[in-house]
Amino acid sequence: MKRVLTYGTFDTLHYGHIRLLQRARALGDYLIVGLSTDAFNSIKNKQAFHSWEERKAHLEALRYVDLVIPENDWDQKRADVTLYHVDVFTMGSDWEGEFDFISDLCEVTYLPRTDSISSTMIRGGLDTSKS
Ligand code: C2G
Repeated sequence: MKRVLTYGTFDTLHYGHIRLLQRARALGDYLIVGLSTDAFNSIKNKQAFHSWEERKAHLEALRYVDLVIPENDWDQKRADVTLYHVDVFTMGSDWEGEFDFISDLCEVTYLPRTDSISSTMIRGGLDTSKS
């Protein structure tokens, strides 16, 4: 069983996220997603539209995601890789190189980011729909 790990906020889940998760899952047999908590999002200066519980439910509805764990801080990745016996760590290419420091523990790979879609774009639509 090849276990894959990735992290993110995954707010207003869209096809960019889904393509990332689909490709991440294809790197192995089991995909774990570290989902940024609302508290960690504030550290990342991100304000998610959906709560952690809602974002978790969206991910759990996807066939590509096998387990969702909380991402509470920047420093948990090495411990998570060990705790969950991770073989492959992956992120979108906007993080290229940022997590190479765990390559002594597992394979680290970056997947091309999907352009032309972002939660910010969607949020823009949601916010105007409120007015
Ligand atoms: N992503 C993508 N294409 C997009 C948008 C996002 O491939 N159009 C990828 C990102 O590269 C990331 C994942 O989807 O790998 C989740 O994106 P975000 O929810 O924006 O996550 P981020 O805020 O980058 O958090 O410790 C790592 C951080 O928690 C990553």
